[in-house]
Amino acid sequence: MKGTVFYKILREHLVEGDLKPGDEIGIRIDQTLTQDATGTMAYLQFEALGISRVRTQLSVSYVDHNTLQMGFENADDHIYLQTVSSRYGIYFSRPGNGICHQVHLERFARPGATLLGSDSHTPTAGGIGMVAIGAGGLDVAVAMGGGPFYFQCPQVIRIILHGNLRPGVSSKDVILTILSLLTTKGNVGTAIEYAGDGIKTLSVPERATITNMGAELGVTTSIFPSDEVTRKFLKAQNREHVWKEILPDDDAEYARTIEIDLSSIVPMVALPHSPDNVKKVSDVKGIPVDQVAIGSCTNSSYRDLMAAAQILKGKKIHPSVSLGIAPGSRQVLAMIAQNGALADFINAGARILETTCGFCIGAGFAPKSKGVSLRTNNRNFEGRSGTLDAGVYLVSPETAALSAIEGKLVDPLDFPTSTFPTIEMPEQFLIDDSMIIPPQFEKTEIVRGPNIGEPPYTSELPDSLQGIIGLKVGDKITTDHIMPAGSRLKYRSNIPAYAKYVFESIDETFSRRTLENKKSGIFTAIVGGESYGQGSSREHAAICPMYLGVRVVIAKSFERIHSTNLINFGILPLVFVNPEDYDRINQGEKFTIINVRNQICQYREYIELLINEKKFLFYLFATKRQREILLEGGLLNYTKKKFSSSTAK
Ligand code: MIC
Ligand code: SF4
Repeated sequence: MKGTVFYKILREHLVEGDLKPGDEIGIRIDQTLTQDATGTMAYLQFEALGISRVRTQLSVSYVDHNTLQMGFENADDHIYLQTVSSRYGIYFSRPGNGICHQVHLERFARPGATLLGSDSHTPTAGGIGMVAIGAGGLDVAVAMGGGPFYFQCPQVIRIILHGNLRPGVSSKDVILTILSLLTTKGNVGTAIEYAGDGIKTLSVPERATITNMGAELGVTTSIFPSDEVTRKFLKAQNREHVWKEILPDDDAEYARTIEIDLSSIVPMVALPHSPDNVKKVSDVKGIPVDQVAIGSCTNSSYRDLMAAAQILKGKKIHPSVSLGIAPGSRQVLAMIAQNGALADFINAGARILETTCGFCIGAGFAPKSKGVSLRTNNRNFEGRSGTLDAGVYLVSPETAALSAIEGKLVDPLDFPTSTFPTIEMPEQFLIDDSMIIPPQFEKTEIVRGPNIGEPPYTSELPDSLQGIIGLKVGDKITTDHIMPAGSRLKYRSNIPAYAKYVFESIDETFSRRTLENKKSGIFTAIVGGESYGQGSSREHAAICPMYLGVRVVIAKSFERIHSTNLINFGILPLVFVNPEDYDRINQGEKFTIINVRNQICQYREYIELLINEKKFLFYLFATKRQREILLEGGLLNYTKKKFSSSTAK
């Protein structure tokens, strides 16, 4: 993988291990970002580490998920985040300033640097040529404390883009095409690097749409080189001084190369309920649409909103459609307000939503029952929109805007090319950072309202584990299934309250049963299929089960961030040696792991479990460091010990 943009940046940040695909490496993190839904827990954990201020070059705390403020909880979170940021040296992006990934790209992202964010779409910043990785909040807390970030060194796949996109086709169609090729499964341990003459035709925000949805592929991250296009974008953001050129070497080595001709790409759509359920729009057009939503960290840039506004200008939306527009940042909103595009939206009949995640995470704008919602965001998991039986279709801003007018899913290629005037990137963006508050350090008193709980702890791993299989689920269980967002998001800072909703949409009795068992000293194991824990970085999908007494999750395969989160909270992620054993294990059966501590430290090839008195074998894919974390009962215990022994020296 020598000579790739990705490895060049990794090499400069490597603090532990060798750059060999598959090996665990530790890298220095230059920048961190958190958003409010994962941030409160990350900062509570950071506080528990007992460090006086962040040790990164830059850390930013954003508020973009929980802004509905139906009750005191969200506002309690905001003031806690604002004061804790100020106290520990973190910039605070106020509610209303925009979605973390969009604002970070505009104001902070830097080619050649590393960024760790407590959100799975952190790789959005790969569009500017930085190594940007999503992780659980606790990993981000450790990075803020100056600790390295450990992960499996990925192999690099190169995607060469040739030519130009046709009018009416945009970068969302590119990444949906890639999703149809690579799917959401089997891409763990991979990074994608984009190359080719075609990338010169894509602006930084268009590149960021592509790297953003790399998260749906399940790759570690995606990256574009830093070139003239990057320089122009940074110049227009008054940040040209942070630009540096980062190109791959001519003889750079890649694990595999895929070539895509941009001019052959057509409008695409991901049908319910998975981002890789991709079809050509032309194959499914005509579906009547109830709702259209344009925004989210995937498609809410100035370019995307201008593309939609030009289509809607002088038109009216169809009477059966409700159209919501959520600009990605205050910069975007201010610019479209100034140039009249906002008025075009309003005149067309759009509802102007806040500059937040909003509809993307089911925080408002839920569709009607059995409704069809066309959205420009990145995930369409069942129930995520807030309506369990609604169908969410993922499309480009162009397809969304045209369909809002027509009242049905339409194909932009059926319209004259004059429908899609070229959108020039501004020479100068409107810069106003007054909603980003710099830190004040010790002057600030941290405000903790009643919604702010305690960071949760677990005990060390006992010598033997005994309990029951509390739940058996199928393939592709997402973190939205494990820990619902939407109306439950407001409990993120309060683990006992949030834990009541674990697996709510699958089995309402799970939380109560599991907690009762814990009180009687019975641990719980969960059994799952392929890609368990797909989707977000939300560590609550590990913390809340841990709080209820879950100590083991068995699955056919795990997604990267979730399996790390499980280990970080002392839960064993075990993979079937024989996947057919899945059918031989039933909910309600008893399990025992004898000498579990020994089995973990001795690196036995398999971990042995007795289930209903029968022996089953599992892999534990965990490095030496991760095994120590498991023995300590989680990363917080482990890191506290490490930090206190290093300060004692
Ligand atoms: C998401 O898109 O699912 C989220 C909400 O942004 C999550 C983070 C969270 O659950 O707070 C993510 O992508 O990591
Ligand atoms: Fe927010 Fe949606 Fe992006 Fe997650 S995917 S950060 S919820 S806009």
